[in-house]
Amino acid sequence: MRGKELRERLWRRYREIREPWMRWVLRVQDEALSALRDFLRVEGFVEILAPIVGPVTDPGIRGAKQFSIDYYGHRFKVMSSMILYKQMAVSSLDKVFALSPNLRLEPLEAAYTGRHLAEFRQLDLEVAEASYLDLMELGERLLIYVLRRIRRECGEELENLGRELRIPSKPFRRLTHGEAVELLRGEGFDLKPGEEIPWEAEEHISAMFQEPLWIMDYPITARGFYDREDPERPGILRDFDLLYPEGYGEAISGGEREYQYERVLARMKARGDNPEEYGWYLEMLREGVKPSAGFGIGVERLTRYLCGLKYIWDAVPFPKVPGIPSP
Ligand code: ASN
Repeated sequence: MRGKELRERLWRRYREIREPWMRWVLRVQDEALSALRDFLRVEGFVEILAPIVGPVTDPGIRGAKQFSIDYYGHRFKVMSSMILYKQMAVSSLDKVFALSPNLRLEPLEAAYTGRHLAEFRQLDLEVAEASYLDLMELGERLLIYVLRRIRRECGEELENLGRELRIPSKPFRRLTHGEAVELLRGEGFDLKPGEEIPWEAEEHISAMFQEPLWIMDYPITARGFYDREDPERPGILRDFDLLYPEGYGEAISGGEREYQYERVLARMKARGDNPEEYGWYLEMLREGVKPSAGFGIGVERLTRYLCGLKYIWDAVPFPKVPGIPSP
């Protein structure tokens, strides 16, 4: 579905939202949100409120642009992710999460990947003194918990949607970024070692597996300044993405954080970010924050996967598709 037809549908959402399939999807989404919260509370996490605007936001958003607004005469940003704020909160509460609304001006082509929205929510979490391997283990348990809960509580909805959900077993398969690039090259993709894995390739590798797949250890050139460079392996980040199987693509993205002032400054400069814009953040690091690791899991993408939907705009009640103005 493209252009005019999609626009028509988005403007007539008030009709669609009353259809049975949309009710099934929203019911699954509601259960998934409860499951995420229940799981994290038992794990000792504290839910915090996410910021929506601020003087800076996450610059590491894979080719998307940030939204700027006029905030009492200051140029503010709408959160593309609350990553910088998670580092602030985790020094107080040790394990935090937030259901965070994010806006990203994705390129126009992103409208038709089936998995990009310009406005989405991620459940963003952060853990003090944790390693990225700890967080991968947590991510596996979290996803399995949600899948089990949806199978148990939403059997009727899944059946109506024609969706059969497999429960994966732990540990999930792990590939380094280098291994994933090699594998994709063998599949005919022209990928370079230091680059982010493009959307089509991500979809392809996700479709090669029947269970979720980790891609870890991204090259420093592919990610934002906040993913921690491995002190033992210069140029390699201690970070990860989790891909859903069956071609659904990215589920989770996260890693360990750079938390030392000098390191972050060097990383900003290397990436071409202007340190002057990050005043409060750099001051905070200079005064000291706890080392931490964390990740975000996109709520609409999770819903899409749980329900087996072709398009992400059917996994959210009021979708904002890149480049297509709609209510
Ligand atoms: N939520 C991600 C993380 O925790 C950041 C992002 O969305 N870019 O690393």
